[in-house]
Amino acid sequence: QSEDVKTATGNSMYSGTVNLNTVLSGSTYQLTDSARGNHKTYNLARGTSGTGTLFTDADNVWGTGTASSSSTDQTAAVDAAYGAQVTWDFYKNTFNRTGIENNGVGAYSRVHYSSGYVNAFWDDSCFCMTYGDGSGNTHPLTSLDVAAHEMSHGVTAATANLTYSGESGGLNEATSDIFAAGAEFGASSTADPGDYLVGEKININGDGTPLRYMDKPSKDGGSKDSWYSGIGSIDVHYSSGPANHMFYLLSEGSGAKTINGVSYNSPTADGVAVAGIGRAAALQIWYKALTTYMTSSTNYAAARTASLNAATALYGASSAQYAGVANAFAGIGVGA
Ligand code: ASN
Ligand code: ZN
Repeated sequence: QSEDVKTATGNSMYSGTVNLNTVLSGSTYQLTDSARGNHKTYNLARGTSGTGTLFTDADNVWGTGTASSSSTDQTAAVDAAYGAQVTWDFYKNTFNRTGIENNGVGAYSRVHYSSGYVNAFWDDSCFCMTYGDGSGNTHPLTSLDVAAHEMSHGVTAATANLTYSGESGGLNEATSDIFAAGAEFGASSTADPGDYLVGEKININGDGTPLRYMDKPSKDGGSKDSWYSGIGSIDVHYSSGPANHMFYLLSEGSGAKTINGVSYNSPTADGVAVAGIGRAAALQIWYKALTTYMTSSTNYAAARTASLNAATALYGASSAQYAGVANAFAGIGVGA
């Protein structure tokens, strides 16, 4: 770290009060994280193109903790910068991966995209993340699980490069949900405890329900719990369901369970109970499968083989982890 790196106080919307790295330039603090590949956070101020304006501040206390509808509001920037920080640290600490492309280079984030925009997205061509402000411009899509989901699309593009349609598209989406859950558990806080829900903080449905549920994906009304022939023709955010479900089963096992105050109930496709191997091992297996064994055309059957190969490489073919992978895939209707 150079000597002009400062520790900022961020009043985030979704993660409480957080520390961020900023750079002091003259008498102005810039929202640049020089400890994490110089990740920068920019304001599009309701625009839809270009890089926008780097966020700056006079006193290094950022945001209010409640996003206002102002196009210059810092709170969305605090959450976006914090999400990038948490995601960087998750990949570094969990997989020794330094940045999205494992080359130490940070991406950048753009907030206040358009007006009333209810989405967030990763774009490989700019190597950047973009966040809308949500309906009414008062609940930006900047929760840390959404940030980690989007950045993980960059990791997938840099590794297996799973094609974003058909079964590989569902696996691409699930990979982002899986690592989002990993990042959220890694940074678990009172304000945002780790969970197997996706987007539970951003009130995207208007009734406080999450976007997706990994224990039983069908709870969202569109996702599938298990594989079936033809799943490749539904939306990738729904065909992700079986892989999310497999990851939950592999981590936590089937049946009812409460974690950090959230109740889960994860039935298997065949009714056969599955024992979990723990989230840490499940994350290592999925990451190795993604980065070593999957290709752009990997489908569900091939994801099973890739995960078994990863379990063998990491833990051995007679390990409980290997058996766990076989059982969790059987639990979503994917067998030998
Ligand atoms: N937020 C969405 C996602 O990451 C954007 C998209 O549909 N690609 O999946
Ligand atoms: Zn996605």
